[in-house]
Amino acid sequence: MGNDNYKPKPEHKFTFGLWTVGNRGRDPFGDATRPSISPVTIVKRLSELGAYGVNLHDNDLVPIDATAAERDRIVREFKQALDDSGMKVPMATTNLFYDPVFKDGAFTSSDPRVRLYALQKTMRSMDLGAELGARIYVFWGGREGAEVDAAKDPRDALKWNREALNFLCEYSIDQGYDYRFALEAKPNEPRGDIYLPTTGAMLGFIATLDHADMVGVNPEVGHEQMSGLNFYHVVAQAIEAGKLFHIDLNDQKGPRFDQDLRFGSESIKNLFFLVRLLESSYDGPRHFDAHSYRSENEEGVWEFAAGCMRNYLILKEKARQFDEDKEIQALLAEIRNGSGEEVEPLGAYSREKANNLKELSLDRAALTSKPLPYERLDQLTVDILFGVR
Ligand code: GLT
Ligand code: MN
Ligand code: MN
Repeated sequence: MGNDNYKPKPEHKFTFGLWTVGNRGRDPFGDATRPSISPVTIVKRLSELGAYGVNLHDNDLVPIDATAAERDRIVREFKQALDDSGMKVPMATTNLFYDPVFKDGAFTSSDPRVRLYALQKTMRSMDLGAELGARIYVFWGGREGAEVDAAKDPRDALKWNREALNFLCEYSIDQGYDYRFALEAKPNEPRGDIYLPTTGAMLGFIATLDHADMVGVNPEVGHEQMSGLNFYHVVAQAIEAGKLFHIDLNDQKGPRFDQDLRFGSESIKNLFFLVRLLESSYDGPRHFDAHSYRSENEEGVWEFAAGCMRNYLILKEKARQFDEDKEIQALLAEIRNGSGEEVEPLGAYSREKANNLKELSLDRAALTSKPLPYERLDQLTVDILFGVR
């Protein structure tokens, strides 16, 4: 515990959703196991632990049936808590899944008036987020899905979803909010199937939007793992596309229901590569979308929050060790060196280049015989992660 490198500080940009540490342990089979914690207390305790900020849905802070006066009082007190602690709200989002009105979706509900209600609720929530200083706006379409494919054509759902996002991009521009939208995928749960089930599907959809430049992704570790995908690869593609606008960090035991476990508690090697990638190529908030085990009380919740940040910083330290390890760097150089002969970068197509390439002498057997010391490299990585190197 004594290593100062593992001490979270605001400069690390660690954030938590109000709904994460505020999670009361409810699941589909059982009721809450711990009392609720007020947003003001959450802000105070997280700041003491070294976090940078909190993120919220509209109704994490303001109850859905609050009067205008109640809303103003709640927001005033919350802003005071933020000011007192120096905590930020970098991201906001809308709860478009809890209220029964969204039983068949929000932006993709078959009922056009529910779709209008979802837009109205989102605009109001964007107003709230902007008031709190948020510049990232997340869309997680938890109810945007189906069980009965006879009921809805997925192409209609996509069109309605696109229409809504186009409208909301214009709203953000019109109000001068300067939001960047981040779309979050999940394959299923609570719906049998959720539309746009992976971050890759989101990236394809984003390209069809009117303001594609304003819209990126918010991948979540567990959501991609539910589909059996390699989260490191998912995030790498988003970064390479210039679309990693936000990230939801947590952990998961394989492709099952969404577990939202403490970051770094399960998928250690995959998350090591993730942290190494984020540290070199992403400067946005490191947001934990996870919650404590249902068996914990409030003290356990703060243990959980501290553990998420600590594990990130441990993996960051391991990444530094990996990058500074001479043997590892020598192996990487050897692996990338190919046959050792100088090769020109491929570059743009030309007919001459194509003709030359067709004539180039490439010895298949010699290429095959080149050793690739991946066993050694991977074992050195594991040695680092196990702390024996
Ligand atoms: C909900 C969901 C998360 C989303 C949140 C944003 S809410 O808890 O499970 O993955 O990121 O709407
Ligand atoms: Mn999430
Ligand atoms: Mn989740």
